[in-house]
Amino acid sequence: MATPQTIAVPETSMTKNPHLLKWIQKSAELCQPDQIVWCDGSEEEKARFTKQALDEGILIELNQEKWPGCYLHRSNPNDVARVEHLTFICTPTKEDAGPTNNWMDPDEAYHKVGNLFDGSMKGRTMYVVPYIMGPVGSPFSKIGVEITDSIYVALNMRIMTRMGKVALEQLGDSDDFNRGLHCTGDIDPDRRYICHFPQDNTIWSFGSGYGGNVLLGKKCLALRIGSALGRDEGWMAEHMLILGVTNPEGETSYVTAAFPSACGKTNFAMLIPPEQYKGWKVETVGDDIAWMHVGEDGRLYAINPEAGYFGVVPGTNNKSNPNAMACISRDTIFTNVAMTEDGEPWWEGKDGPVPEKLIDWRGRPWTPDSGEKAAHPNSRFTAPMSNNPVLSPMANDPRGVPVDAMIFGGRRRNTVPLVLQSFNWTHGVFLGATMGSETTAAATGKIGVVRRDPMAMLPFCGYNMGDYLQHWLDMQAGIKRMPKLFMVNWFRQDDDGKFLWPGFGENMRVLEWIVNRVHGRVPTRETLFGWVPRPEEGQGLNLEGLDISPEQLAEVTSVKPEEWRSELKSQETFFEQLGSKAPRALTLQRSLLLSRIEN
Ligand code: OXD
Ligand code: MN
Repeated sequence: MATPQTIAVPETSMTKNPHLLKWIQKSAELCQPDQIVWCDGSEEEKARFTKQALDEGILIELNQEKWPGCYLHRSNPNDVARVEHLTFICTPTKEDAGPTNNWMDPDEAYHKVGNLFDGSMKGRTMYVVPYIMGPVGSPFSKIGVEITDSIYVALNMRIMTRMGKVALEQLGDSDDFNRGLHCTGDIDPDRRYICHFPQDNTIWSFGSGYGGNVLLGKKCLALRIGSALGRDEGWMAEHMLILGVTNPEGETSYVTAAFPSACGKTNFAMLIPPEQYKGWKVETVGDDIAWMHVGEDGRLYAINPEAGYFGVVPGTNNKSNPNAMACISRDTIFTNVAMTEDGEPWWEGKDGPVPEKLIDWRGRPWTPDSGEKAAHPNSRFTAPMSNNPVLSPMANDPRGVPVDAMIFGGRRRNTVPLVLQSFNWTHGVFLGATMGSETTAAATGKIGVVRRDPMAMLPFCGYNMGDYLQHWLDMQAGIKRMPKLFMVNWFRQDDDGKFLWPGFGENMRVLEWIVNRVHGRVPTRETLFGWVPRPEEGQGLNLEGLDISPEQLAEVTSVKPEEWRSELKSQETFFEQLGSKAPRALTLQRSLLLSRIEN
């Protein structure tokens, strides 16, 4: 590396934290920016950054009359999704990272990626972005500081986290903060690395500008580093939405749900109950991540570490998710959507007719005959959660919400019924651990193949997957009132490939069944693999006003031993992959279930 040139870190009245100042100094000497800017999170700063991003062409102003405070960003076409093959867990041993993660020796990673960071911000500005993951003042929140050369990152972090002065105040003089270093570099996929160092509470991200790789509070801190912290400190960092569902009697139950990327998680978190559900309310605590701790009363409590939503845009419309439409109607950064001649954002699946002419996500003229999507399938919105008309009043509560039920959901054409309740915690952990889903566009790679995605954490678990599953099992000992565990599948199809369940708002019926099961209020049918709703009218699932035939309902709630036999058989590879770390309680579950079909 070149001899570091001393760089003066500008004074700030916001902090004198010696650990932070020292690390900023060190990072500046490595990256050699022209200037360093502390982010304070103020409105004035937002206006200034926005103007600068517009002047530099990093943001494009959308129609301010119709979309106030909304802007468009176009990323490099080679940089439009998370890059799992370039994401590394850099633990002292390969076994600590486990067989489902890419591993790099920490010294090697610091050296290799350090060489890329060396002088990488010459001629650029280094933004120092302090942020809180979790409600202000919560004992469960964590502080991170992201150093970045991207004003787009600074503007997004302001939406996604509690950012600026407030974070430095909460940090005080403590050394306990996540150190995140990001440089956009030259967006060359051959010089792109997303490295996590759990033992140092550090993240290094180089060569990308895409949210999932560079908004370091989200997948990197809240999940990968968070899961490792959770193991060490006795809590759980999960890829789960959190919602509150209130019945007409005013009883609120809290549910968390894990879905792999792009499986309708945001829609479920903001669900609008159908007409028949007068007096019911679903409110969002979080749409993507849950941090869960055992409270003093022995219940499990969840906080949403984020303050905004980074959601998939295509398919969002006033039918699929009117609340998301309200969220993104103002103060939103759109990434990689198309634009109309009138400066409105546009995407496949938006309400209304397809425009005759558009500028596509790459900035090229587009017509319906272009033969390509106008918006990128993984185009995103970054919107503040305060825009959400159904934001739970508990979303900012430092104590979090008590969890009554947890759901695991995948995208499966067959095998998995609409909803299935586990027999107990271990069985539920087994169902979550062996969850499979057909892949989507949220990550690069092949689309539509089933991959095992334990707890929807495959790309996000920051340590050995076997140890992670054992941690799930171990949590039981400390919880006095166990949340009930469920599996759902909105995507089951008939033999002709037609979806059997209408999904969207109608998923309320499943949610009601889940809540009723939690409170022991509805009968059920026991199958070899768990409890499912009885398909007969009046036997638990509310079918009033639902356009579904008895045959369809029977099919969508069916559990077919022959399908489960292949499912259980195909899980063998997964457990083999975990080797000696595969928790015995889970491999025994599998053998037990298999033996019940085979005998
Ligand atoms: C996300 C994802 O962006 O899971 O939330 O990929
Ligand atoms: Mn996610």
